[in-house]
Amino acid sequence: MNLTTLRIDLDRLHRQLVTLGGIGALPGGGVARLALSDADRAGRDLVVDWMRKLGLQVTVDRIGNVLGLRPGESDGLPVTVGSHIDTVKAGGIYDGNLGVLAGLEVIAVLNDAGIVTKRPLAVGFFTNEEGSRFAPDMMGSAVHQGFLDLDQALAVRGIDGKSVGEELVRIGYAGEVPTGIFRAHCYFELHVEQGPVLEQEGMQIGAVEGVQGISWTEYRISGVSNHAGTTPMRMRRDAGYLAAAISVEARAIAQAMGGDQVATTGLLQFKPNLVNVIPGEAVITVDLRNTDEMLLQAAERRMHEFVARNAAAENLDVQQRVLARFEPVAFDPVMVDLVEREAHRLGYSVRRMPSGAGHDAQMFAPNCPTAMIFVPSVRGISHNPAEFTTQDQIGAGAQVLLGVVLEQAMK
Ligand code: HGY
Ligand code: MN
Ligand code: MN
Repeated sequence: MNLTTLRIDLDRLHRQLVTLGGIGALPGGGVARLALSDADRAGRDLVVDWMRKLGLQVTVDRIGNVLGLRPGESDGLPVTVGSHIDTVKAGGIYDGNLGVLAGLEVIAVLNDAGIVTKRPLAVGFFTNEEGSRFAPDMMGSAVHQGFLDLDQALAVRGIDGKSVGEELVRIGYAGEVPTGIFRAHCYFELHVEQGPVLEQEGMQIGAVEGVQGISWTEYRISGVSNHAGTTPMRMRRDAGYLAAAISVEARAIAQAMGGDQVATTGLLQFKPNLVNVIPGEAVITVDLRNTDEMLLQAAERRMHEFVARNAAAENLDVQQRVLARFEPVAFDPVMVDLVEREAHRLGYSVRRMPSGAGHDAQMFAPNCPTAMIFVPSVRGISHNPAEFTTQDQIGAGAQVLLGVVLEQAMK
């Protein structure tokens, strides 16, 4: 059979995306499926059921990563496709979910055609890619590929005080399979771009060359709660002021550095958070990213020096904690070429690009040839219920995925 004539079933794939998107669905659209929440459990159960119906051998490892295995004619390391099904608190139905379900669609096409690949295939989803509830992000895939200690990850307490280990047991996904030992022949991940580039340039496919560096820091600031009216300015130990100054400085650093530098203060909490009380405590996070490791370190230094200098001036105590730190990762040029070549062969417009977001693929890249396929995000929106990618764009990405998987699995 001429394998290049195989086509994904876009209706089937889109139906599954919408069905999975209904788990944890938000009233006005979008989805809330935080890692290890009840919604995450329900999503996991649904995808595991789909894996089993495709005849995959499903395994769950000790940090809840789920892999569906399809034997090939030979043994050996599987061609692996994956992503995640956990979402941010108010996210879209495509981030992560598309990559997992497109992987299952590849399996369904091969099943329908009665094709057994030479190499085994594996399709999976990894625990807590988002890192919104439990830091760091890409937690499950980092443990899976041996870059994060399992016990350290299980002990992490989330923004609600629960631990990863407790929550895995609670939702029934504390698996038995040891972690850190699985190796893939190669790894592919289809993902929405989550940025504006492909749409602005009218491109259908992104051949992703790598992932930029990520630095997440939490600053816990302690001062003295006091009366907003009676406390002279010279006597204040205002934790809220420094937190707000950090947010402004993060933006100033990104603007001063320019280039690829980005900065975000996504979480900000005051205590007691009342109109007439000077905040005695504040917590703020700073997310810094850059494609260049040296520049990312320079941005971190500027941020930490600003905090130390102003904490001293304001007579505040600051506890600083690293929530996540990943250096930039480059994908295998041979695999990036393969993605670009397959997109061209199929007649899609394609451009090479870095990823601004973190992905599970970056945890596979040091261990096996790895590449990602991007499809456009309408208006560049993501981590937002308005996240949207058209069916044609989904179809193009999934078709490229089918092609690159077959190219690797049939040789
Ligand atoms: O934060 C990220 O880049 C990813 O969405 N976890
Ligand atoms: Mn993602
Ligand atoms: Mn995400």
